[in-house]
Amino acid sequence: MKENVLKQKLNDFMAKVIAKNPGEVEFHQAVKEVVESLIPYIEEHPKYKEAKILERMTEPERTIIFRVPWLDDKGEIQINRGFRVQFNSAIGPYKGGLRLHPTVNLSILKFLGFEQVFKNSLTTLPMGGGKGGSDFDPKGKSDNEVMRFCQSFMTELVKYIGPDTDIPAGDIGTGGREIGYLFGQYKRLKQEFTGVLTGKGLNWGGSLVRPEATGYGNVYFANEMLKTKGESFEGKTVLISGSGNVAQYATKKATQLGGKVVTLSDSSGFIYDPDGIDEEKLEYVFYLKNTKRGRIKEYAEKYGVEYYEGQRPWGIKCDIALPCATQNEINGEEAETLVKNGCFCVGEGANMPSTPEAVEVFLKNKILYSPGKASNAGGVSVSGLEMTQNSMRLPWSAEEVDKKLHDIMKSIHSTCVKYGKEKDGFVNYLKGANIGGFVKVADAMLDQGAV
Ligand code: NDP
Ligand code: 2IT
Repeated sequence: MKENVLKQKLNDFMAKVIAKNPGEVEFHQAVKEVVESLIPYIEEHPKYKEAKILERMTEPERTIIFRVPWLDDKGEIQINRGFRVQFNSAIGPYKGGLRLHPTVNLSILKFLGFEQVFKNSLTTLPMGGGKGGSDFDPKGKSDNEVMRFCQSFMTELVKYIGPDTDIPAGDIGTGGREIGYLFGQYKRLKQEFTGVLTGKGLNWGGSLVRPEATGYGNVYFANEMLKTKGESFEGKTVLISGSGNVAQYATKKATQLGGKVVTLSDSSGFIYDPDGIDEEKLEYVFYLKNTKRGRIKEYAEKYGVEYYEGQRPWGIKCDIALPCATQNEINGEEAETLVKNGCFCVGEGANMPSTPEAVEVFLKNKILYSPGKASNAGGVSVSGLEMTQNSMRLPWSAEEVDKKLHDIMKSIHSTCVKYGKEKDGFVNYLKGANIGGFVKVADAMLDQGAV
């Protein structure tokens, strides 16, 4: 089909999505990025068109929005908004994280839930897609305040989730502490000890390697991309953004594989350590971010390196970039700078960290570029393995889980190559992930009738 006809079809489809979901710009962005790849594929496979699979897949099965009142340490009532978007259950129960961040709204959670459907399909495990969270900001709150918020949040969420229905996990602002409070409240309300959440503590049903999984998986995936060019992490300069869960373990694995990670960031700025963030300095980052809950600026003060207030790291010269903070953190101009400075591999650890303009730059320059739904799928994959261990009531060793994670990342890479390889041999990982993730879910929906 001609290019301009396909473009018209894309525009018509997007016009309907925008009219139905007014103002939800992140959701529009995520849908557009996917249907751009899918419309040509669907034209060649009309069974999906006739069954209106795309129209169905862009409408969540269910969206729950609720009030979350809680008492702060001064005894004052605070009111937040809670969400759970149950997007698609064609291939398994809804699965996806809970984001706690002041910017959370329906658009952000619909974009994340939509992405999760394709990501979970790519993992090879039987998981549908969902996402939830709240505009609650855990930053600056005491442990007790976080606990009271989590208990109130779960008091409502409990009605909609379950180990065979919907299994939430962590995301931005939701780590081991929050999952603990949420699990404790679920257990009180249901009188059940089940695998209803993942990312649990090791001595109460958690899986080894779950904390590491997203960051490690991202580096495993980047390594697979590098191998296609006869390259590796050895001796490469690596930029990482963020300094939370994903960034920390991406730094650890990239360093283990011989890379030199020179940046980390948070929402206030970034640090540049030209000597590299070695194991000892990374231990400090773990302490700074996970125990002290401080700012990345303190790293610069401790090690006497540069700190760039209010800036992002993409202007530093590198070979590999791993964005691990948040959505739309690399714009078109920054992407141009990265490529101009010699960066030839971008592996997304965050969800949708590159703007559409940035993605265009990466694809136009034919560098190795992996979308988050492929390269950050390690986290939800080990969540899936945590569910398996919970069902069996048997824990696996770290080696076993890590090997399974590694195999899953390799399998996702192969799927991307299968569906994304173009005539000239260039692998469009975005297209590969979108089509590869789509086929399994779409076929399941066809099998299950008009649901
Ligand atoms: P954390 O909360 O542990 O860390 C988030 C990091 O990103 C912090 O350094 C934070 O800085 C920074 N950040 C958050 N929001 C912004 C912002 N608006 N601008 C700049 N920096 C920001 O979250 P995770 O590491 O778990 O998540 C990071 C990304 O990875 C997210 O996109 C998430 O969806 C994705 N992801 C996470 C998975 C997981 O298993 N945890 C799995 C797959 C994807 P600050 O402290 O200043 O807020
Ligand atoms: O975006 C993601 O894949 C996650 N935040 C992890 C979800 C999960 O269920 O482990």
